[in-house]
Amino acid sequence: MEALFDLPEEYKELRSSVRALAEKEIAPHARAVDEEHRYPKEAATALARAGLSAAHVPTQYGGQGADALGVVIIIEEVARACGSSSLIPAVNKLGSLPLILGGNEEQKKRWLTPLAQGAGFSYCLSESDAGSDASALRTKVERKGDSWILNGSKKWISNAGVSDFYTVIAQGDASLGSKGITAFIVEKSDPGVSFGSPEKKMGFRGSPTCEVYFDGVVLSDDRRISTVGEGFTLAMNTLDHTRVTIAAQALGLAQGALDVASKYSHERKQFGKEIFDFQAVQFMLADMAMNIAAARQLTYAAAVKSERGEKDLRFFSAASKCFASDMAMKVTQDAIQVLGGYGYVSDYPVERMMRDAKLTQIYEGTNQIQRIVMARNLPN
Ligand code: COS
Repeated sequence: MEALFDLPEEYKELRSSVRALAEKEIAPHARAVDEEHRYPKEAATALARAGLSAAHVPTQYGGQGADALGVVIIIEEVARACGSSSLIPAVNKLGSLPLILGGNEEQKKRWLTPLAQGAGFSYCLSESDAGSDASALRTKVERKGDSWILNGSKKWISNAGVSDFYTVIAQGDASLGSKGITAFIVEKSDPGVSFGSPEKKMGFRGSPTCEVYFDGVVLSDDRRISTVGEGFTLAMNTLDHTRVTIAAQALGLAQGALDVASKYSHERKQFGKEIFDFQAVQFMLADMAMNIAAARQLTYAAAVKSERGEKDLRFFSAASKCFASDMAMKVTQDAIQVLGGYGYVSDYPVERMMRDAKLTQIYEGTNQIQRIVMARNLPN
């Protein structure tokens, strides 16, 4: 019987080519990247060479023009091998989507072209006192003649210091609240930009997360990518699309953990037989596979809604991110349980996958925020 929601051939081919690349060029370094807290340069090189580090960039700027479902499949397959490496395509999409949604042609040409060639693009919204309450941000931008002056700092910025370009969401008039906020592109080399030391994280240790400081950074008006006062809407609209990529990442981590646990259950013998022969283990593996399949359907549906710009995207992107990340947390924990003592040590990748999965419940909006977004946008 044909699967009802079978993927078109081009996506199946994309999956198998990314899986082959991830298994050959990314997975062998995943453990070292985690243990040494180092940027996955092998993955960065391999992904850039294959046009996968920012495959979402439209073809007219030299990108692959991958649609939202294609990007989801790329991120899922890279995350199955290495969570930190999957942040390369995910962060590049997050950082550059405000430009794609809000920028003019000249701006797109200027920053998307190098992105397609391997440059990095980060997204700067969160601050030390503005996480879930994103519109409380205090990084300040002031108009001065034809230019803008940026002062303040951003916190928990993925791939900070590595990325060449940064979308920065800044407040121009605090009395207007979210209506005073505007979005800009800042370059790493701009005078007045500096970075804090990488955070010491539980997971995703290969991806640097740093504070970014702006000290009197002078930006010409061609760095502004939103209408003045519409930066918050642009930032939120961006997240509606990119939360689906976090769902994809969670999906990949969970699939990677299930694959390890399933294989192990046939290799490990106790009481004279494979542990797979015990129903207790079968039930765990079956539940893991069932929940992954459900998360995959929701994530792919959300990706298609993102691509088509459907009006229930806001609900579905929050739902996919929330469901897939909660699922990944449970699945990776259960994978450790199947492996027992071996699962708890770093000889196998499942403990790393569990540490990585935890962040997917937190970033791009905590799962509590996702539930707020869902409740405010219940389908009717
Ligand atoms: N798309 C477009 N516009 C949006 C939007 C979206 N998804 N969500 C909100 N807006 C607009 C609203 O329409 C409103 O504009 P109007 O006043 O013209 O109606 C404005 O933005 C303010 O919206 P709201 O009052 O709903 O904002 P809140 O302060 O209540 O915050 C939440 C809304 C909590 C949903 C938002 O702050 C959020 O998503 N927080 C989490 C941020 C996050 O994900 N951080 C992770 C860091 S990025 S890695």
